[in-house]
Amino acid sequence: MYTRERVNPIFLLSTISACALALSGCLESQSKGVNGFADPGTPSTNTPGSNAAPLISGVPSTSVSIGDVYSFTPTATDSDGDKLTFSIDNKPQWASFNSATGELSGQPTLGLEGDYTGIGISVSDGKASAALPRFSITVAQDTTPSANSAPLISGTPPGTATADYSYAFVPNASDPDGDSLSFSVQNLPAWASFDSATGKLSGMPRIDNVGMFSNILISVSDGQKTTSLRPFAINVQELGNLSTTLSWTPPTENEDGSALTDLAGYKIYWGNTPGNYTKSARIDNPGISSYVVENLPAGRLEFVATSVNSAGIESDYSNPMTKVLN
Ligand SMILES: [Ca+2]
Ligand SMILES: [Ca+2]
Repeated sequence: MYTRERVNPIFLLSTISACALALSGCLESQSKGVNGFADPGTPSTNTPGSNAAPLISGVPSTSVSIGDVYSFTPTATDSDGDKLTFSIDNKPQWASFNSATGELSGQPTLGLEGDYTGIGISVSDGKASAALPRFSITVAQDTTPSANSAPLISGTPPGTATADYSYAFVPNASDPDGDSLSFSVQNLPAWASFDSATGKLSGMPRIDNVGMFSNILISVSDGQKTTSLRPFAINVQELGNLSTTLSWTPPTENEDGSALTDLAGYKIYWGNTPGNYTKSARIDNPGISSYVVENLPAGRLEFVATSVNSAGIESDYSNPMTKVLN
């Protein structure tokens, strides 16, 4: 209050001088409230043949509890039928604003308790504007246990796995109250493991695991309420049904730089986890420079190759090559 009294005379002086310098703009600037918002209920003067200012009304709710949804949409009209756009001042950080409809909405999460003041919503027809009285929203702590919102979980687990290739699925989960979450699973396949902190189900089925693993149920709990994904199944197949062609330039030197005179063939290694090659194929023909790898699953695969000499000595891996099959 003390600071404001010291500042007031300076503000007044600058207003007077601005009016003196720009007389035509003086009336307009006086018809507006602070921060450029028009005073409520005083649309700008309408002379015959000129634009009529839009009208805005509505009474926003002034409180919301953590985890609950807040929504307010003002009513606005324009007697000329002009297209209207809305703007907001001092928008709460937890809310979003729709400039086409004027809707202010959001769901404050834990830690955002407090008073959000001076919220101004105005509407403009491009020439004139009108504003609601500024208002505040109090975000209250959520103290009633019955008001706890259940956690949310979503995601689409892949329905197929292939023997000797890794499988992984992580659900998306959140809690409107910001509660910490833990995950559980029912009917976990024998070849998979489950992370109760993240909900990740992962593993590598082997040929012995070929078959259908059904009714897998992943759930998330906030300690009070539990939400589950729809039960799903993973069909472990023996082989994939895709193929890809690899090609290369046959090597002419040994790793020490000497001439390679006894090349006997190649080996190709691959898998769907980078650096972890769970499958391989041997090519006993040094004259070949391309090869079709068959029975591959969909997804991202990494391949490397080696060359083999007549003594059975194998080179280091080539640089990896990544392919995405679908
Ligand atoms: Ca208008
Ligand atoms: Ca909750």
